[in-house]
Amino acid sequence: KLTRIGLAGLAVMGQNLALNIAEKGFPISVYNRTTSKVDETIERAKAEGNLPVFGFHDPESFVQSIQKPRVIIMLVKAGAPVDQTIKTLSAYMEKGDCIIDGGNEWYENTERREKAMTELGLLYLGMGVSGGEEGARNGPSLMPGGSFEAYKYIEDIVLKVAAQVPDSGPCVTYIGKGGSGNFVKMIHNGIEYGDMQLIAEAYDVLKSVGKLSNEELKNVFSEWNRGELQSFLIEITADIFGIKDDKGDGYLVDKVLDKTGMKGTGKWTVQQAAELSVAAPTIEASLDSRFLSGLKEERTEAAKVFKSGGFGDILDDQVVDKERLIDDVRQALYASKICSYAQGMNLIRAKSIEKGWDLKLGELARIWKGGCIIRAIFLDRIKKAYDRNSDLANLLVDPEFAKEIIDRQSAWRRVVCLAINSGISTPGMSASLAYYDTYRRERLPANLVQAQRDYFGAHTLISISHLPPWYRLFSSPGILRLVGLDALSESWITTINFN
Ligand code: NBP
Repeated sequence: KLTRIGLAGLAVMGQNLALNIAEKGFPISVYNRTTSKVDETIERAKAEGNLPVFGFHDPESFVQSIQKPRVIIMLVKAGAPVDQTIKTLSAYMEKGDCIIDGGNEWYENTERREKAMTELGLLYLGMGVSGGEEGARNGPSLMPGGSFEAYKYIEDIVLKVAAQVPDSGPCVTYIGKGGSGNFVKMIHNGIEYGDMQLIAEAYDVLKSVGKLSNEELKNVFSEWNRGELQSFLIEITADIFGIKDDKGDGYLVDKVLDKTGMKGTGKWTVQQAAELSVAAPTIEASLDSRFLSGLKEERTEAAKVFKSGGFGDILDDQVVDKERLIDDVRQALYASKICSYAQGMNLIRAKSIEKGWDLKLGELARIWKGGCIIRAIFLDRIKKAYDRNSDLANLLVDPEFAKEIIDRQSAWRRVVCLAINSGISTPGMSASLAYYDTYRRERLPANLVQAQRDYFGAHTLISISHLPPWYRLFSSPGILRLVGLDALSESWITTINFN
């Protein structure tokens, strides 16, 4: 008897997703380059309730065990392993069959492969899978993009396999064409970097300035998880503060080396922000913080240099009211988070316009509500903001978010000032605040930067879309400088771009 679907690549993600699919009632064939993982998966399938998982040690019998049109999900390491796996499997596949890459792949690789597959008559999807091991096993957030026909063929499966959220449904939707599924997953990871950094800064201010103990931190984060900050990351953070070290001599969190690893999707997000000319300072600050955290040895040396210069780690002369500080930090964290999501959403929208993907931002917020690492009650508000206005220029100007930010900005400013005065860096919160303070101002000092550019530059082209038509007559290179200088004195002309 043939199976409904196949899955190749049985490391952490593949093994768990295969068991999840089988548990939802879809018989599944599995394959892995190293065959011991196939046997391991079959053992697990037996142990977890005789799930309908069928293992194969060679790619040909694996492919042939699946009903036509065949659909195979790959969960192998991104990059060359994906190309190699496609080569191995496609040799036995037929026209109309479909391959789905469930890895964290660079979206352009997916577009290249989709094109190549189309030439062979095969369909292709790039499907972001979020939620780690636990999500894969019990219900991830799924972001499939590429062939719509292929999506329709697996829709019944993904609707059941994805995380189910009461009121908002399964955490999956057809994202859009091409590499949009991978792109959206990548930005999701960038947003995740922002969330984790902001939480770490809240912890730093409370611990280093407020002198909260791990026990107090656990209580504060547990309390926060009952309000507007309710989310998976706040919940696990509360748990982390309660975990004692194995040896029983303190807390685990204090023993963990302050050096953050990364796999690359955050860096891609920041590179894309630059490519798209979209400001994403909070996400960038999170990435920079990971880079700086990696310089542990250098930081240890630098700490000695600055201590000997009369500075301690922390300037200890701050008098703080603990209760007020806790409440201020909660508000600062929430307001900073709004800015971080605004940046992520704007990145997605900019790419969607560039590629003609027609992505639905509110729908993305909906499918992130369950299964994935950034799942949070807050995503409901984002969905509602885009439901109110799908063309919203920036989440910050949605009336509800605008009000929330205004209500919190005093607390937010107090926290950032306190951190700066204490010598504690809060790069994410500070970047968010600067983003807000820049975005909300009608007039910026950019006029001076532009004047400087005009002064020293041989700028020969002027974009005059906002100028009266007669100005256009003067847009020959010789007269441009005059127009530029004239423009400097005209405060209503703010969009002059020299190349
Ligand atoms: P890994 O990213 O660690 O990849 C291991 C798998 O890739 C194994 O099945 C391995 O086969 C296979 N593989 C490699 Br490596 N080179 C291969 C090749 N040349 N040909 C065929 N197979 C090859 O697995 P993972 O952590 O389960 O992640 C899978 C994907 O999901 C990745 O893209 C990852 O970024 C993404 N993802 C992971 C997580 C997570 O929490 N881990 C979360 C979300 C997304 P072998 O057994 O024969 O070596």
